[in-house]
Amino acid sequence: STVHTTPVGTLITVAPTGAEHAKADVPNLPVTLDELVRTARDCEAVGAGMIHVHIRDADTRPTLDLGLLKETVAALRAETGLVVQLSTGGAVTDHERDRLRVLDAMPDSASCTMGTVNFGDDVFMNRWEFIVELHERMRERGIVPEYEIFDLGQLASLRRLLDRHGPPAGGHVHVDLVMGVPGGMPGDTETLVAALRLLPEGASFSATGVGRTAIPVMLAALSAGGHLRVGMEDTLSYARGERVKDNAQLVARAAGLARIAQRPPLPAADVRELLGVRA
Ligand code: KMH
Ligand code: ZN
Repeated sequence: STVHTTPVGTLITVAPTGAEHAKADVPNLPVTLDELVRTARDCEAVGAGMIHVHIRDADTRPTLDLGLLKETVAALRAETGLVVQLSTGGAVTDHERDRLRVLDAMPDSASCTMGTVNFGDDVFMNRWEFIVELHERMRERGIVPEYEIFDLGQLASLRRLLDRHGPPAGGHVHVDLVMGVPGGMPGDTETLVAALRLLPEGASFSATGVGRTAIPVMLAALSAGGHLRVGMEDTLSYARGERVKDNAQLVARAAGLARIAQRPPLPAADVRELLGVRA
């Protein structure tokens, strides 16, 4: 049976932007490179160790433009110590070739979603062969994957991937449970506990709850020895009737809860060690 040891600290990942919210509806969403870098610095100052990045074009629309992605990776490396994770999920409308090309920006880490899932009224497509290609290309380049899990069957797919294609770059398996997406697994304690049973041996995990599942998922993850992802990609409401002020507000709350749990936020150097990201 799988033994999960409780880590001494908490990795807090900030996912500041995402591909779903429109700047017109959410004016405080960071969409320019300047806004993103400022957000990253503010979040690092209050406890973030990694940033999960989606970028926008000059019209504030989601883009996978390689030049902009490279510029973004360089700026985040220059201005912060955060582990830089690029999304290969993109937006539900993005094509596989564009999502694979994200890896050419050579981030420290990249997301790799472990299956197709209904995503609100849309479908987030992740064919098996595409997943294998992401996994292999990341290994060739030494980019550490974060396996994104939207539903429990995707953990079985992860075990199948590792059995058939071997361990990822860095040798360590890290999983992020994205809970509460309409069409995916619910964001509650019972489901999180069920997910733990299916984690590959030795894997670490973080969890994030979309929308109003943010707080229950955060508390469940902390109590189960997991790490945290927070940010405006997933949550725009801070409390009932109160909008999120900025990403740092969400990171600060997560950091406070992690300290109460006696597992304070891990600084970026420790996050690199945990995930097997090259220094
Ligand atoms: N925007 C979603 C369709 C990821 O970043 O890898 C997918 C997503 C997952 O956000
Ligand atoms: Zn994302």
